[in-house]
Amino acid sequence: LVGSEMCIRDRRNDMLYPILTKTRSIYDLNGLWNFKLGSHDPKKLLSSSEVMMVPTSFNDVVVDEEKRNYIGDFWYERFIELPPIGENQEAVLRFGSVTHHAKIYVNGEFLGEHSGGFTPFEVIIPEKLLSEDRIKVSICANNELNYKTLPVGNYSEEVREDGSVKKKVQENFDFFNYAGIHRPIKLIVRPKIHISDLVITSQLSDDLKSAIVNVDVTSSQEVDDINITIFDEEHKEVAILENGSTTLHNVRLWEVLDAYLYTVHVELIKDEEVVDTYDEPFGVRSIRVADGQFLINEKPFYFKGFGKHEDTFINGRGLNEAANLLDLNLLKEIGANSFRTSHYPYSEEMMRLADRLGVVVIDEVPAVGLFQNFNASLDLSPKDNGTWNVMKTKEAHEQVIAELVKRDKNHPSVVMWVVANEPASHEEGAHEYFEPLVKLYKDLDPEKRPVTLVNIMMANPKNDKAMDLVDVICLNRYYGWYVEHGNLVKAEEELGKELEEWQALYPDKPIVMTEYGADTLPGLHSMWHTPYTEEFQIDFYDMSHKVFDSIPNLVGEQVWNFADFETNLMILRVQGNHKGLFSRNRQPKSVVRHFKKRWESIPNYGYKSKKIV
Ligand code: GCB
Repeated sequence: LVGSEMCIRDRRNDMLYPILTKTRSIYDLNGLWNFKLGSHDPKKLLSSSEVMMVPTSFNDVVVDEEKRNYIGDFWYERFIELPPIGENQEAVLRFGSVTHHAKIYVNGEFLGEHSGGFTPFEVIIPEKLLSEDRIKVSICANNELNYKTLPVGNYSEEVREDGSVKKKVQENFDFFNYAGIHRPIKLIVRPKIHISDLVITSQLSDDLKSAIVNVDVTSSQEVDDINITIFDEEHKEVAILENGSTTLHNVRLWEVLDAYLYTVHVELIKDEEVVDTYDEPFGVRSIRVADGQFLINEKPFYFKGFGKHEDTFINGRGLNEAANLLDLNLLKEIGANSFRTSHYPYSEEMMRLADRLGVVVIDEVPAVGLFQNFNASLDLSPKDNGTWNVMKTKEAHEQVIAELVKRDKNHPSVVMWVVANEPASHEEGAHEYFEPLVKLYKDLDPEKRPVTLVNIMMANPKNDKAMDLVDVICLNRYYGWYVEHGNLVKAEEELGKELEEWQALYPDKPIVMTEYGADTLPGLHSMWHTPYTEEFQIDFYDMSHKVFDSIPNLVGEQVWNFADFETNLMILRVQGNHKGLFSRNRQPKSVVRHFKKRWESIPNYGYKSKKIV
C-alpha cells in the first residue's frame, strides 16, 4: 500500500514482536535490576541492597513471606549505556508484560504507563537523553487488583497498630496473584520511519489449493513505496505483492500438528532507500463454524487438550521458555492438539511456538473473576446477584480485547477468542455487558474468528443470558467434583442431561468442554470412588468421555488442568490446585496413559463428522 491508502498510527501502540532485521537492533535488558517493594522517588537512586531478576514473578524468589504476599507499588531500577543512535533512529523500551500496572521513568522523568499485566507496551526514550553517557531506567510496578481491573480482585486495606496501611487483594479467581516483570524488557533501536503494524489475511479457494493473501502495512510516517515479498520455509521467494495482494498457488496449508509457515518480508522505501524492514511468519488456513461443527481447513476439527497456566516453580508466572517447550512436547506426546490461554494472554514466545508446532490455541483475555463474591471455596449458594452493578471493568475489558487482537491477529494457531472466563452470565445485565465486547472482537479482528464465552456451571441453559451472543458454546463443568462430589453415577446422568439441553437450545453451535477435572494427589490410591486418588481421576474422566461421545455437537475436550498450579490459600486447595494431569514439575499422574490411549484414537479431523452445510 502506498501514499494515501497507507495509514499512519499512533506510535505508542506499536505492538510488533521485536526482531532483529537489517534496519532494527534489539538489546536485551533482562537480568539483574535493583529492586524495592514500597515507595521510591525515581529522581533519586534506588539502593542495590535488594535486587530482582527480569523476567520472573518476584513472589517465589524473595523468600520472606510478608514480601511474597506484598500488595502495592514496587520498583525496578538500573542504568544502561545506550548504543549509538543515528538521527533517523529512535530508541524504544519494550516490555513484554509487567503485571499488573507499570509506570516508566527515564532519568526520573515520567515517560508513560500501562495497565494490564499480560500484554506488551513500549515507551520512546526522549531524544534529548540519547546523547547521555548512560540513562537510568526506573519502573514502578503495581499488583493491586480491584473491581475496575482485569483480572478482578477484592481490594481492602488494613490499618496496622502503628497506623500504617497494609494493602490486600483477595483474588476473585483460582490462581496465585503472581506479579513482577514477567516477560522480557528490550531496547529496540529502529528507524523513526518504521513499520508499526502488519495485518496478514488469506482467503482460500474452494478446492483449498490456492489462497489470496493480503498484507496491510501501517507505517509510522508516510513513505514512497512498500515492497512486500513472501518467502517459503526454505526462504525461497514465492510471491511479490502488488497493491498488498497476491495469489499463492499450490499453497501449503497450516495444518494442525503439521504447521507450515510462510514469511512476509516488508520493506519501506523512502527517497529510493530501504528505510525499514520487518519479517512476520504466517500460516494459511481457514476457520469456520457451521452446523454444530468447528471447521479448520473445511474439515470438522476435534479439540483435544488443556486449559493451562503460565506457572512454574521459582519463576511463578515469569516467562519460562524451556517449560513452554516441554509443555507443548508433552501435549503432543499425549495425543492432544490444543490449549486455551486460561486465564490471560500468554507470552508472545508461547504463541510463536504454538504457530511453529501446529498447536491450536483458544486465546483468552484476563477477564476472570467477573462474578461478585466468587471464591474457589465454591460455595454455590445464591450470591448478591449484583455482579453487573458492582463491576466497573468495561474500560479495562475493551482495552485488553483491543490489545490482544492487535498482538495476536496474525497467529495461525489462534482459532478463537474468549471474551471472559466464567462470568456471572446468568445474572441480570450480563447480556448488555457482553454484547458490545463480542462485537468489538468481531470489529477488530481482520479474520473475524469465532468468539466464545467460557460458561460457568451456575449459568445453565435455563438461566444463562449470554451464550446467544457467541459462536461456540464453551462450558466448564465439574459433575462428580463440585457437584455430585464422588458420585459418578449421578454425575453422568446430570452431565448428559445438561449437554443435551445446550445442544437442543443452540443446535447450530458447536460445544467445547473447556474445563472438567478432579484434584488428584499422585501416590494416593483407593479401591473405591475416593476423590483425590489416582483411580478416581481415571474414573472421573472415563465417565466424562462416555458422555461426551454421546453428544454429536460436542467437538472438543480440554481438561482442567495441564499441570498442578499455585493458588491462594483456600480450604479446598492443598498447596495449590491439583487438577493437573501432570504435577507442577511435569511428572505424569496415572491418568496420562489413559488419555494417551484415548486421544491417539481420536483423529484431529472428522471424529464426529456429519453433513456440513
Ligand atoms: C474453574 C475455573 C478455574 C479453576 C477451576 C477449579 O471453573 O475456571 O480457574 O481453577 O474451576 O479447579 O476450580
